[in-house]
Formats: sequence, C-alpha cells, structure tokens
Amino acid sequence: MELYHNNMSVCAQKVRVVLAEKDLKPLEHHLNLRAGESHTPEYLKLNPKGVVPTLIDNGEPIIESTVICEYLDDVGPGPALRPDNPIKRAKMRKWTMIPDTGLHKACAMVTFAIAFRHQEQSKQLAALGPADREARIERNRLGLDAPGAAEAVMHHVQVLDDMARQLDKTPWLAGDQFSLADTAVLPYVIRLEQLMQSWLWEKGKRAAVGDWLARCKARKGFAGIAAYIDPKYIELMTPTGNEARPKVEAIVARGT
Ligand SMILES: N[C@@H](CCC(=O)N[C@@H](CS)C(=O)NCC(=O)O)C(=O)O
Repeated sequence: MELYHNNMSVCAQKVRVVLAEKDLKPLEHHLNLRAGESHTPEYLKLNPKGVVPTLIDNGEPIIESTVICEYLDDVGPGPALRPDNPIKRAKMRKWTMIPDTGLHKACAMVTFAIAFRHQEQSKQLAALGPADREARIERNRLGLDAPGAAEAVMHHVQVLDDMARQLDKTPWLAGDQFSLADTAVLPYVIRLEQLMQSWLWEKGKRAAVGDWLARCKARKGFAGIAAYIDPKYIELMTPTGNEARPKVEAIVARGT
C-alpha cells in the first residue's frame, strides 16, 4: 500500500488514524500542499481533485478519505471499525458523512480565517476557479469577519452539540464500540483544540466531548495524528487561536 498525504491535513489524519488502529504501514509520500504538489499532472492522474489523501493498493488509486477508511476496514487486519449490525452501521454512517456534508469546508474556513490567512500560496489559489479564488482572497483578507466565517464556526458548534448529546448516552459516537464514526470527526475536534478553542467543550454542556477526546487520545490510532504534528503549524495556531478566541466567543454567544 502507498499513501499520498500531508502531515497536518485533517482528511489525511482521518485515514492515518484508521491505518494506525489496524497496524498498517503503507509507503508514505508526503505532499507539500502550499507548494502545489497536489496539483502536478502526475498526481492529478491519481486524484483528479488535486487533494490528499490518496491510497494506492495493488496499483489501484482510491480517493476520498471516507471511502478509503471503509476500504481499509474491508481489507485490513485487526478488529472491525464498523459495527456488524445494519442499524448500528447506519448510525455510524450518519457520522462519517458529517465531514463530507459541510464540516470539512467549515474547518478549512475556520483554520484559514484564524491561522493561515497570510500563508496560503499562490499555487494553491491558482488551481481554483475564479469564484472560489475570490472567496479565498476575501477570507484571507478579513479572517473571521469574512462572509461565511461565523457560519463556519457555528457549523462546528452544532456538530459538537450533536456529539455531546450522543456521548452523554454512549462512550463512542455509534454506540458502545469505537468505530469509523469516531475516526471521522476526531481530526476536526483536534483542529479546534490546536486553534485554542477547546473551551467549547471544557465547560458545561459539552463535557462529554472532552471525555470522548481523552478516550480517543489513549488509543493506538491516535498516533496517526500525534506522530505527524508539525511544530511550525502549532507555533502559528497557538497565538492566532488565542487572539481569535474573543471573536469566536462573540460569534457563539450571538449564535450566528
Ligand atoms: N473530500 C476529500 C477532501 C480532501 C481535501 O480537501 N484535502 C485537502 C487537505 S485536508 C487538500 O488536499 N487540499 C489541497 C488543495 O486544496 O490544494 C477527502 O475527504 O478526501
């Protein structure tokens, strides 16, 4: 197996957590996204969307992190990361689709609006269509005041609220078993933590999310995130995240 990925990419983290849970060690190709390495003609042949991750197994490229995770659970050794009962599996998929139906986009908005707005490189912007490029330029100029930024913060809050409601009842998101439901959203909660927004679950009604996060961190799969942390990103996310906190608090208090 080969994995094209990036150390801090949330979608790549999701796949690496599953790989680590299953003790799978593919040959790794690290792509520098800011240098446009996911948009080279060679890489676009593997992943026409120009994004990471891509898994290659038996010469077959597999794209989309949610699909890759299910594939790894199909072919990989170790305990199943999907419940065997169809109802529980359906419940699991309710969570695995969350990043693909809005959370991932919201995460990109919040991450760049807080921390990376001055870092996005022209090669990444050049790969976009005109409307998307304009939106990114506005996001980089205005940060959390950019159109859509408050909605992106609230998208995270709604996911955290849904998680807390579930985790008040069961230890894991799909029930009593750790599953792809947990691996799907874990990188997004970690990103909020790296952006210094863990206050969102450290007090009051979302405390169950903090307990779940501690359980996730204690699992071997967490190495798929922890072993790849780039200290330079943390150095940037910590002060910009602290600085952004009052604005995030105001957005959450307003509810939009
Ligand atoms: N739906 C895709 C999203 C992949 C994605 O957006 N990856 C980001 C990093 S998290 C990326 O490669 N961005 C590179 C770019 O846009 O230039 C998946 O889940 O695999």
